Amino acid sequence: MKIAMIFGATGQDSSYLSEFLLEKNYKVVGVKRRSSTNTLGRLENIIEHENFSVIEGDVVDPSSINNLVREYQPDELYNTAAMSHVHTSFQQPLYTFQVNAMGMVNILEAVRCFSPHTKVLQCSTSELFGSNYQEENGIKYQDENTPFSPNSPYAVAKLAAHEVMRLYRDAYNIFACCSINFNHESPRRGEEFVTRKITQWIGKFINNQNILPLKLGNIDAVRDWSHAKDMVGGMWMMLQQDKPKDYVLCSGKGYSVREFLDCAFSYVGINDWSPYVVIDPKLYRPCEVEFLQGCYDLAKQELGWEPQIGFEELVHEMIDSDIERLKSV
Ligand code: G4F
Repeated sequence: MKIAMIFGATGQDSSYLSEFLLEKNYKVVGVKRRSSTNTLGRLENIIEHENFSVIEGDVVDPSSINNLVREYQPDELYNTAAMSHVHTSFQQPLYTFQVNAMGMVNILEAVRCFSPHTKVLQCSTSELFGSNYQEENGIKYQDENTPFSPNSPYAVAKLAAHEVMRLYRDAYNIFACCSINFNHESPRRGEEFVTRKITQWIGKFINNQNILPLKLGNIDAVRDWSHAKDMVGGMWMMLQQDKPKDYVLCSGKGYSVREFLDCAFSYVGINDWSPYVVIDPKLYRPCEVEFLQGCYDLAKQELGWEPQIGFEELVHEMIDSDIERLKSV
């Protein structure tokens, strides 16, 4: 039985990835930060699974990472641990660097010293591209050849991790791949991200719980939103290749936050959302990434990966889930 170790065990991506790997008959070891509150909510489907366990460890504490990697000698290691909120990274740049950049070095050092056969997957991000894009026949996109130009402390730290993965691949022959993930959402998405903020607001509104308007920042930003379930399959596929390589994972379609609002509100019968939404300048970022729309041709050609769940289906699933969940609150 193969062993997969996942850092960031309690997050959205890790929960879907764990389910995916258990289906494939892996033994899955999730690593989570210590917390005095219960953070296992997203793992409720699998927490009792005989091949699943959650242990404590922190990517910013090298001794804990070294011990875990030495003890388990995982076949595959997935790093989903991150300070993942771009806006917060402007307020907490040092912490963001510790987790998103140093955390990766700590993991790679543990692998290099104690388990060099382990294949490593880092969740990189489309935020690395910043304002850069390519253009072909009037279509703008980012892919593996688009130069990076990060626009936030979050993205700069993620770029350091991305580069250190390449370095350990070249210098030490570690099987190290980065999946360059565009935005990916689901009913398990954190409530502070814009998609879930919107669907949760609608869930409350439909259940007659809402009194405050929905406060948003830049609603003209364009994002390429996929379902998190689709992304984790691509991440696994990268580690099944003969050679390590980085791939873009995305839907290939960009929508503005405004279009997300259109889709979400019209699903519950509201064609004009403007009376419910207030633009709050405090939610603007000091530096914004205005346009992200990926191209997943390389992943399709070389991994056989394609996203299965479309934008509307994703939005509807998130709204249905929030309406249902908030019924009982
Ligand atoms: O949902 P967001 O916070 O996601 P963002 O910044 O695109 O980052 C997410 O995707 C990245 C991959 O591309 C990941 F690396 C990262 O960890 C994270 O998962 O914001 C999306 C867009 C932004 O342009 C933001 O300015 O929505 C805009 N926005 C407008 N109003 C808002 C809000 N974002 C948030 N979080 N909250 C608002 O009220």
